[in-house]
Amino acid sequence: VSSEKDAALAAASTSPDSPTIFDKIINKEIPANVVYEDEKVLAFRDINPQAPVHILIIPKIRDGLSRLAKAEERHCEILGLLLYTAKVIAKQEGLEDGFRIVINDGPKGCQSVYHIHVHLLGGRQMEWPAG
Ligand code: IU
Repeated sequence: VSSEKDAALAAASTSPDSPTIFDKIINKEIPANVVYEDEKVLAFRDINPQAPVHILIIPKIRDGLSRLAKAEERHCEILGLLLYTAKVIAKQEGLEDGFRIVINDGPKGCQSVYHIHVHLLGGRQMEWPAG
């Protein structure tokens, strides 16, 4: 029974329409190390950094964009803004020699939080191909 319960809980936490931990960060219900904020976008340091600089850039309003695979034409503006903001923050963080942008999508893309986010990674030599 407990494994069924665990599976149900796991499914609920990754359901595309349920609120995520990022809503709590946006609403300041839980603290985050915010590096950039405007009316549409919030950026904060990843709690489990994979590089000396690891920042997540997210839309304040999810608007159905739980993952990139859900993108529709109306999302083009916010998608562009997320990438542009990543570039602004990269400059702010002194990443003149380069950086990496990642969007994980779905189970095979290793997505764990279903509120679209752009990872900005930098401050070390990246490798290719990504794992
Ligand atoms: P992913 O692309 O969905 O796997 O990325 C989610 C990221 O959110 C991951 O790198 C986590 O370390 C990060 N994160 C966070 O910064 N703060 C949190 O409270 C939680 C996850 I939960």
